[in-house]
Amino acid sequence: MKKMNAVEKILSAHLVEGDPCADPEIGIRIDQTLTQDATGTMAYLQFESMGVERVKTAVSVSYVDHNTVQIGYENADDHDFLQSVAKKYGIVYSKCGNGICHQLHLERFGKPGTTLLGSDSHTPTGGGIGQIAIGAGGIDIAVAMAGGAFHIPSPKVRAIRLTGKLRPGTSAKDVILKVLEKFGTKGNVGWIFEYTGDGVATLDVPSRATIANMGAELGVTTSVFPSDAVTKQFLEAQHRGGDWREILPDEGAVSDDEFVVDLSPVEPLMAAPHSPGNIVTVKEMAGPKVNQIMIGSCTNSSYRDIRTVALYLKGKRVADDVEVGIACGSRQVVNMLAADGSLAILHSAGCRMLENACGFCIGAHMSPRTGAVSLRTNNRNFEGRSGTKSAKVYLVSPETAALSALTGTVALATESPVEAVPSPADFPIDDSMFLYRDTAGKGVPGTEIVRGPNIATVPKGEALPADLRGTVAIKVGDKITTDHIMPAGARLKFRSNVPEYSKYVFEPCDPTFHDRCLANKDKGLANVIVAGESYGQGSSREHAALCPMYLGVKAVIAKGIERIHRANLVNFGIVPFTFANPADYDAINEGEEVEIEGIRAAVEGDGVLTAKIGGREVKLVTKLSEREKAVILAGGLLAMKR
Ligand code: MIC
Ligand code: SF4
Repeated sequence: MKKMNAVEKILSAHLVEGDPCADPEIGIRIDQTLTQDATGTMAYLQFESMGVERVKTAVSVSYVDHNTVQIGYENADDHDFLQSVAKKYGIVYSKCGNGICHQLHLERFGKPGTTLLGSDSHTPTGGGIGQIAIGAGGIDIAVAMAGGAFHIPSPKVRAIRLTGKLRPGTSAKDVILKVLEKFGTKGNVGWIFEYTGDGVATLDVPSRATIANMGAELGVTTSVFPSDAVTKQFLEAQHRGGDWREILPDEGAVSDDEFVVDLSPVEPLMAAPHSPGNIVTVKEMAGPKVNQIMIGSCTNSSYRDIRTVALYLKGKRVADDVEVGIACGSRQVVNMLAADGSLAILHSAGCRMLENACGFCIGAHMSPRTGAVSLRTNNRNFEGRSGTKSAKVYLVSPETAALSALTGTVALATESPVEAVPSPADFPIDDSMFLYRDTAGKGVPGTEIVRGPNIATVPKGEALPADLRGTVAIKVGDKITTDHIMPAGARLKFRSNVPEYSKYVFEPCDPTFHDRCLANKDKGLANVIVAGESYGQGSSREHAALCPMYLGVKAVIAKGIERIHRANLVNFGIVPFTFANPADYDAINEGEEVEIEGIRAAVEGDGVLTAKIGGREVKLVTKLSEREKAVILAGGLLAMKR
């Protein structure tokens, strides 16, 4: 029998299409789905349009955690819509206030050995308990809820072998920053990182989840830990011992690559502005004043994390010139902190206790002041994501954040002033904010869907024409994130209203993009986006493809495109081209004419063609599977399914 690693074990049990050794992509069966409200409204509108009576997954959960500010009617409209959809179609509904999707899913639903697909890029948090958990666009979740397969590039598996044990003052965040230091935020498309080695046993489940969560920043398909005795203890303490099963790599299993991280010498690290891949040591950065410390988000919001912060702050006060905000991951975490006195410690220390929601992480709360230095335990520090373009955001561990809150400067935890927080033997269970558990999978047919004015319809794409004539609507550089393409923060409330949200496409790069695109569209010209390396990093938000489609964008030509965004482009009928010769990028100017003769034939064929941009010949390539070809030719997945 072939010796298998944990990834192969889980994937082979879920394989429904393709051969991972021979085909470029494979289809897998999805056991569980999750959505959050900012991507969920679109996912469910698309699900509705598929005409399916109820979800066909083992469990599907709809979380409300992103749009919780409720200034104006839009967010509340979205919540009501989501609640009624959940009831009708057999989806569990996690009410606003219950917590952040990834932390909640880990606590209450995640199951080792299963597959989870979520309309959020940090869905791989579930890898912390041995799930193959993958982030995708909303329409892919809709298809999975309807019983369809999900497609990923046939993965290459990199074993990240952990040895040794972390020293006091360092934690999981430093480990994933170490991995990011090595592999960066681009060039990892198609890989799955599997954590192995003796060091794994020294990490509790929340620590593993932090590491798996930030695999999203590497751009990998997902990250997976084994399901071992530590996982068993965690699930038993969550009163879910029955969900545990052991998943370990076979002795002697081989992976495509291996990287060893010795945990013992790992020192406190931070990601400097404006990329999670800009890794520096806290030691070299220590000293300067900080203005803001934000703790929590789906990366570091477990009981272990916030209790650690409370122990650091016990009996002390945060520095006068620093504002400190803390967002816990779930009600369970808050209840435990209330019970053991941590909440009182944090309040007394002068921290602002925020809602259990995404809030600050997505620029929807506590934006820092102009030019601020903000230390944060979340996972992304893209320019402007905090809501303040001039702010300098550094990503750090809860330990570094807590010490720095006390000193008001970037502070180095050389040794921990506190004992490590042990993994709780028994978590308090209160599932009362998960609605419709009793009708999960069955639904309540006849439930009326609530549609306030913020719930618009989903626009449909058009079939790909034989030839394309258009304009370079924008030329952008390397590492353009989905936050550049489709900003969140103050604009997040328009997620369920595509015409309105489309007004903000590329707002941080060029606020005239929307008007110029519509003017071109009116003249019958296609809009084309030209980009550098690693286009579409970050979020799973399909709006970064859907809204451009609405504005008449028909093709993206880039040096490289990240996995989730590329899949979203295909799903909305936008052709994802790369340059055969990346140097051709340099000569292209915004506003130049683009002629792509025979685009349809090329998509049907080998995906190689020569376009004319500004009169120059430019060779383009789009490598598509047969499934993807059919989607693009039809004008997107929804156009195909109707
Ligand atoms: C993010 O962290 O950027 C988000 C907001 O959670 C996104 C999802 C979205 O844009 O709604 C993600 O990570 O996929
Ligand atoms: Fe929410 Fe931030 Fe996590 Fe995205 S990364 S799910 S915005 S907490």
